Amino acid sequence: VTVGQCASYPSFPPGFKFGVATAAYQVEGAWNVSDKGVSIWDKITHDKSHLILDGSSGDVACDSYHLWKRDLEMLTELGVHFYRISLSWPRLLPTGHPNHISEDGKRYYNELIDALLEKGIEPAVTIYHWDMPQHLQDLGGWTNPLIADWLLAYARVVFTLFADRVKIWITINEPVMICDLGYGLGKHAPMLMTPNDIGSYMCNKNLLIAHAKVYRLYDEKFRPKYHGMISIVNHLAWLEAFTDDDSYMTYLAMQNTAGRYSHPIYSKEGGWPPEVERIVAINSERQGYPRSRLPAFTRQEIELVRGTFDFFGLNHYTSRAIRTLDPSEKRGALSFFGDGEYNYTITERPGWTVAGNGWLIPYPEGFRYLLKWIKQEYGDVKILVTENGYSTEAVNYIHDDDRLKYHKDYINQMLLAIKEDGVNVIGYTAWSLMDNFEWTDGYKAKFGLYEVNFTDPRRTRTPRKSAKFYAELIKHQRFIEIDSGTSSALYAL
Ligand code: PNW
Repeated sequence: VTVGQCASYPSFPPGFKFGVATAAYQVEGAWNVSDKGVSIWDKITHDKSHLILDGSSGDVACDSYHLWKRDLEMLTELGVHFYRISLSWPRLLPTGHPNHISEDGKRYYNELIDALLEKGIEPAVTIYHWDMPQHLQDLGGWTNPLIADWLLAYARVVFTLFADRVKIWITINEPVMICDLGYGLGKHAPMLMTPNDIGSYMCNKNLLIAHAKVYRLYDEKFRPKYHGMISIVNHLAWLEAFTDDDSYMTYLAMQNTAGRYSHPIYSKEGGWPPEVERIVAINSERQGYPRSRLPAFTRQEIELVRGTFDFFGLNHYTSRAIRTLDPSEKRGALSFFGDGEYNYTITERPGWTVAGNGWLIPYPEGFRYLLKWIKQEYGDVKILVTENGYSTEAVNYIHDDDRLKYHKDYINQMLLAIKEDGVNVIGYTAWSLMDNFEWTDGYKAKFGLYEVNFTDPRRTRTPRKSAKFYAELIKHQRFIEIDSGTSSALYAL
C-alpha cells in the first residue's frame, strides 16, 4: 500500500469540502479594459520587467476575464465544491477609492459569481490578493496607516455588492509575502527594500488593523443578514530543528514567520508574539533606534485585532530546517522571510529536493506536523486549507506524476492529522486550477491541474493527469489507491 496509513482512514469527514484557487492578477488579464485602474503589479511588470524571470506580465495571463466560461467547464469537470477567486481592487474601484465604482468590474464579478452558483459551486472570495491600486501605493500603500480605512471602504463596496451570494470571505492573502517580500526584501511589488525590516514591520501592523476592521464590518453589518464566514489567509512553512540544539531557534523562527501574522489574531492574549517583541526591542535599542522597529500595539488595537477569525485560512507548500548560526556565519540562501536580526539560518535537510521554482521542497509529513502545531498554538480552531500545490517547469507536460504524487501525499498527511491528531480541517484547496502568472517567476513556474498554452491566443486549457486524480478523489470523497499500475484506468488520459 503506497498511500501508507491512509488506507485505514480512506474517507473524509462528512461535509469536508474540496476546491481549487486562482487570483485575479494571475489569471484575469484584461489589465486595461474599460475603466480599470493600474495596480502595483501592472506597474512593476511594465516598468521593471527585468525583475520578472521571463520578462512577462499579467496583461493577458489566462485571459479569464474573457474565458471564464471555459474555467467554469473545468471546475465542473473537477467537481469541486468551491472555487477560490480574488477580486481586483483597481478593476472594481479604478481610483482605489469608492468615489467611482466600475460598472464593468461589477458586471464581470456578478456574472462569474452567478454562474458559479448556478453550477452549484460556492465562490470563496479573497478581497485583497496583492494587486494594490497604484494610486494608493503612491501614498505609501501598506506603510500608510490610512490603508486600514481605504481597505475598509473597498470592502464595504464589495460586501454590499456580493455578500448576498458569497458566504466564504478572505480579507487578505498571505501577509508575510505582502509585507516581508514587498516592503523588506524587495521581492514582490512594490519591491521596496528597507533596512532591518522596518518596512515589513510597518506593513505588518497596518495590515493586521486593516484585516480586523474589515472582519468587524462583516461581523457587525453583514453577517446578521447573510450568515457567511470570514478570515485572513496566512502562509505557513513548516520549520523543524536541524538538530536538537536548534529547538529554541526553531521556535523563534516559527514565531517570526508565522506568529507575527497569526498570534495577534488567534492567540488568547493577542498582540505580537512576546519573544519576537522582546528581541526586536533589544536589537532596536542596540542599533540606536529611539524605539522598537516593531511598532507597538495599543491596548485598544490588541483588542481590535484579537479574535477576528471564523477559521484559520492556511496556505502551505513547503518546509525548512532551522539551524542556529555561528556568529561568524552568513545566512543561507533559502531564508526568504524577513529575519534580519535573528541568530538562525533557514536551510534544507540532506535528501530534500527542491522543485522547479527554487523554493518548494516537498515534505508531506511537514503538513501534518504544521496542522498539529496550529492546534497546539492557537487551540481547536477550524482550519481551511486555502492553498497547497506543486510547480513544474516543462511545457506540454500532461502526465504530471510528480504533481499528482505531491497532492496525494499531502492530502494523505492532512487526513492523518484529522483522524489521528483530531485537527479540525474543514476543507482543502489545490493551487491552482490552471497554470498562471506566477509573480516574479512569470509563466515559468506552473502550478496548474490544467495546463494553459500561453503561446496560443485562445489560451487553450488541457487537463493534466493530476486533474483527473483530483476529480476522482472529490467524486468518491475517499482516498483511492492509484499506484497499483493495473487499476490506473481511471486516471489514464
Ligand atoms: C502563494 N514561498 O505564494 C500565493 O498565494 C499564490 O498567489 C502563488 O501563486 C502561490 O502561493 C504559489 O507560489 C507563495 O516562498 C509565494 O514559500 C512564495 C512562497 C509560498 C507561497
